[in-house]
Amino acid sequence: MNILLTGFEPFGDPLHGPAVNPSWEVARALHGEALGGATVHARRLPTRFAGAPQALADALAALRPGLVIALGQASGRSEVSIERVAVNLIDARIPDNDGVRPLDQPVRPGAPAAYFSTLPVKALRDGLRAAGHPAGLSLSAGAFVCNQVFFELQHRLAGRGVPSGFIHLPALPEQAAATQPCVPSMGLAAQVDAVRLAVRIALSGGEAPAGRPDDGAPVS
Ligand code: PCA
Repeated sequence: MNILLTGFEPFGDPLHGPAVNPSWEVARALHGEALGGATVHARRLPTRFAGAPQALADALAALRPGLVIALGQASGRSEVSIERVAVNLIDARIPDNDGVRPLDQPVRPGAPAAYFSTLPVKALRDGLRAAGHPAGLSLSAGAFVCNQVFFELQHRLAGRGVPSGFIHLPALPEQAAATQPCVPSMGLAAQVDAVRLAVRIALSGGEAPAGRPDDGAPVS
């Protein structure tokens, strides 16, 4: 079985400092690993609204994966952030790598308003925490290219029985050191360990016992 792990190219967030994106660094570090009898395939997606959906579609068509985890960077977040929901909305906070900043547009006209992750999100959170990683659930992947890819992923795989979802990662320490004020960070080795564990948990398919409620920030 193939596992697809996607990461993004660096993009121009003023909170980023050096031009690196931990999501791609993590994905490529795991490329080729055999986990639970399956093989990890890393693919780098462009941080461009016009290019990311096709790159994702090409990877899905070529690999026909049995599990997909898309990764992205969310500077300012202090933990491995397991996204629960993709929304059918593009409302770019900053320009993408084409310099394009679309506002108030659907990802896919006529598609549902939202899709949930089909990863075992609470099992991921609890398993990562049990291993000592900072981890939490998130109710918004934003309205930039990460959410676009998450939405496209869930739309394309809807009803296929292939678990898929999105995880946002904190800044790397070298990025955080270059920001003012300094954003939280997590080292690359720890990020790689956390995502490897997330893949293993997702492969085992388990939901957290009794589905403990989320203890994240309330929605205002
Ligand atoms: N993060 C951006 C897009 C690419 C990335 O790594 C986001 O959160 O939308």
